[in-house]
Amino acid sequence: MNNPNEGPMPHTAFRKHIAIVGRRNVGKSSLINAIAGQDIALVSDVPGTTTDPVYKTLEVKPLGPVTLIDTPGLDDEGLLGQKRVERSIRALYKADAAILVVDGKPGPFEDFIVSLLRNQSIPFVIAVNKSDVTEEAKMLAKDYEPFSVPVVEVAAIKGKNISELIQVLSSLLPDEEEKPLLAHLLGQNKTAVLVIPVDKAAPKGRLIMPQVEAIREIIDHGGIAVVTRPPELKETLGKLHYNVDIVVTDSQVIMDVDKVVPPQI
Ligand SMILES: Nc1nc2c(ncn2[C@@H]2O[C@H](COP(=O)(O)OP(=O)(O)OP(=O)(O)O)[C@@H](O)[C@H]2O)c(=O)[nH]1
Ligand SMILES: [Mg+2]
Repeated sequence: MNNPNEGPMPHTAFRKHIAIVGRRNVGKSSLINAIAGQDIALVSDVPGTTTDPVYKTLEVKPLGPVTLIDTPGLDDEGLLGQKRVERSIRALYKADAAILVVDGKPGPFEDFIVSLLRNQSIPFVIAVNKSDVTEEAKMLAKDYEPFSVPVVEVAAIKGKNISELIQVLSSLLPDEEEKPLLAHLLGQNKTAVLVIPVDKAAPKGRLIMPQVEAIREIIDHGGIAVVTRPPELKETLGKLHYNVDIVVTDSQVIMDVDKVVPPQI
């Protein structure tokens, strides 16, 4: 799938993931094929055709290399259906953005999917599909306005408005430039020690978001994140034989930490 003119695909962690979600039979797989410009997902008029999330990595201009995730309908029923729904929800954890595909009026399932996306802060666009046959596609688009996200009328099988949809997606995807915080400070050891004060101010049983994001960023860049509290910092550095590129901590303990960290780090 690599295009020799564009270099190798970035590592999976750096590729943008776009999940296509919605009820069964709304045209999610058809839309994947329309975006990809090729038949990569199975389409049929039988609801429940897609039974497992399908990941497909490809170049979509102007987005660049992306992984499209086709998902089973989130309104699937029965015991097996429930398992499929769970897999679709899990696939959402990987998504940087999503397309909610609809072909009818909003109902409880759309509310459910929107709340899933909102809870995970996943930006999304609503694609009102089958606008080639649905006379009231324009009316439907109005019905989705209260969700306060972009709405695009498309017809996956006709390729209608697909480039508009991709344009909207590109405006939703997080700007990678803003992301790296620590990664560029990782040197040849690719090792960072995070010193986290665990005191009364720390949330019970949890790390706070910036701490979690710092760990995630380090491991996404193939680095090693070592996490410790200020009292154990000296011992930690001793055990690592000072093969550490950076020590990161909170402003409240920076002075204590500075006393322990050797000058070469
Ligand atoms: N008229 C029309 N039919 C469409 C369009 N897009 C998809 N369909 C039809 O809708 C049916 C379902 O399409 P799929 O792409 O399999 O839908 P899906 O959402 O992936 O369905 P599941 O995998 O079962 O959840 C098929 O018969 C498609 O041909 C469209 O733009 N216009
Ligand atoms: Mg499908």
